[in-house]
Amino acid sequence: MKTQVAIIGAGPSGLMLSRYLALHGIESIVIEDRARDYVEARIRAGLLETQAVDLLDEIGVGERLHREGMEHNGIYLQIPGERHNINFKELIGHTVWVYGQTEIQKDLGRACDAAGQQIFYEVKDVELHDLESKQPSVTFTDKDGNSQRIDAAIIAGCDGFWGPSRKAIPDSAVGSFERVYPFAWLGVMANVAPSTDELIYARHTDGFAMHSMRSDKVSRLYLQVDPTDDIKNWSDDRIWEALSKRMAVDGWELKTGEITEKSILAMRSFVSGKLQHGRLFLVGDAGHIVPPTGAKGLNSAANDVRFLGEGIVEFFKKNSEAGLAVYSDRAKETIWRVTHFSWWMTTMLHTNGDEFDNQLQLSQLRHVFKNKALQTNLAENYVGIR
Ligand code: RFL
Ligand code: PHB
Repeated sequence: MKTQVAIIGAGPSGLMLSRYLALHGIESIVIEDRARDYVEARIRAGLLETQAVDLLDEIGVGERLHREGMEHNGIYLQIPGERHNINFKELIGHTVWVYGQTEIQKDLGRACDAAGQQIFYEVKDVELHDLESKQPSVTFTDKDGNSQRIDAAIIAGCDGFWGPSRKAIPDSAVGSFERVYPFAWLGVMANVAPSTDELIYARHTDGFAMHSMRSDKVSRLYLQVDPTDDIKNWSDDRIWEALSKRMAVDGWELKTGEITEKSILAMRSFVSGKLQHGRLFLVGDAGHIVPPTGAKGLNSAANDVRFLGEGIVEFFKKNSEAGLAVYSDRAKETIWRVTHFSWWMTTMLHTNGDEFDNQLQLSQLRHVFKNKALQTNLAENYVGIR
């Protein structure tokens, strides 16, 4: 097969990029190692910043988001007994949207179907070749066991943190940065109406807790747990008790309901030394990841898609490599801002048992509650205006 851009991975990065390119008349083929149902049911992000919403609108998949998603003016930050609203709309005139990644994935999938986008699901043995030449290629085995090969001018590595693209870069670890945090999140999906109108980020001596949502009937909740903890140690009752205790404030009650999914997720920050090698470009989690406390992973993937998309359009339409040449530096500027913000939110809100750190966190949070400049800083980073 021959195409203009070969895209590895049909997660949000891969499908957003394929739609962005199609909008500009550029052809791509997507390959994905999982089944479509699995990709569309994978529970992950829920919070979209302004620029991600703008991109989804631009590529024609924003309609259901605006109809079924929830626009929030801000978030709540809390320490025991005190809950404070940080109103982004008032502070900086921007809002965020709550809309599940599962739904974005379905909307993108439908848009790809409508456009006749070629996507191979359930592929195996993906290998990247001749990345330093002008005619790189990708080989794989399709789901019927046939060997396949795609020749393309550009390869977009949209295959997440564990995919083969980053590993195909020689010395990919050189210049890379990584921080593994001594915390994990126990994430819960529950059939219960949210007990809050906006997301709650709560710091408690027992650990962080968070209340998000997916609809007026479904809540998404998180608890800080030890990374070595086992989900089997967490009965539904224990989860609800811990959430209620960590998020308690006078006059407020956490509604409980049927838990439909629960799992423990490790937390790390990672920035790849290289986002480009010859004609291969890394996009989204393939090139960088953050802990979810700042709600940034999917949003910075959207940012990469725009930057790389612009570079690819310039390459094919104007025969210029200028946009591609600056992709890595342009994307990294945002990636490091996002990395810092996610690290800041994570270290401010998660407890590590150290009394000195506890006092610093409380002082920092109390400062945010009182200080408009700090609130504005948080708001600008959270909504992602740059
Ligand atoms: P993905 O979603 O990992 O997709 C990569 C795709 O590549 C496929 N793949 C391969 N395909 C072909 N061949 C191979 N050999 C392959 N190996 C892998 C995979 O199957 C997959 O389909 O990366 P992408 O597209 O860059 O998207 C990134 C986002 O998924 C991620 O950053 C966010 O989910 C992070 N995140 C959040 N981000 C936000 O912006 N806001 C949030 O509120 C938010 N909450 C979260 C999150 C991530 C979480 N978890 C589970 C890590 C909450 C959680 C709990
Ligand atoms: C979510 O809804 O899953 C979510 C929202 C905000 C975060 C992390 C996760 O910071």
